[in-house]
Amino acid sequence: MSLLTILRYPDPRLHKVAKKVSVFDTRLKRLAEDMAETMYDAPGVGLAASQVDVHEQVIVIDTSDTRSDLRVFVNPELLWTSDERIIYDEGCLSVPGIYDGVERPARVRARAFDVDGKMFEVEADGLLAVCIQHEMDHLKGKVFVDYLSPLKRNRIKARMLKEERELQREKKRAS
Ligand code: K2U
Ligand code: ZN
Repeated sequence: MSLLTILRYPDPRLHKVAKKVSVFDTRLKRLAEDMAETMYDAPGVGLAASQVDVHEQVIVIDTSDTRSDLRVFVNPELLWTSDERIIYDEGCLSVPGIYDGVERPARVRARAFDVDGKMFEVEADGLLAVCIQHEMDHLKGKVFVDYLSPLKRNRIKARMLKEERELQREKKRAS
């Protein structure tokens, strides 16, 4: 298994729309394994393939306290969302250090395929519901900062670009 590089906002590749998976093969299984390893290492509770510059509809999620309940969603779709809404202080591995409130449906019913191509459905609330919606946004090329005000988003963009320049300077110094 390998650790994958997570794209950092405002990388334009984060806004690409992911394509449906059509072949359920060992390559897909390896991608899901590498995404899971990358998510656990970050650490995070979810990761979308878009974030590792693979523009296919694959998501990994583990919101368990024991970090032992990995869920892989291939070609996920939302079947139902509740009228009840929840505001959650979201973060994102592609926007490190930034957290802000995002309002979403509190409960969802999702349908997806596992890595073997077997369809399943899940009804979720709480962190799992938020995470499913957050990751599915990534597959549509949407990052959680897109829900914030233009002022906040521009400030976050400027901060991320400054940090990226500092990261590149550090890499140059170290090489
Ligand atoms: O997409 C990602 O970068 C993964 C997010 C998933 C997430 C976003 C918002 C709300 C819940 C989950 C990362 O896991 S962000 C880090 C984190 C960890 C635990 C709880 C919330 C956020
Ligand atoms: Zn994210």
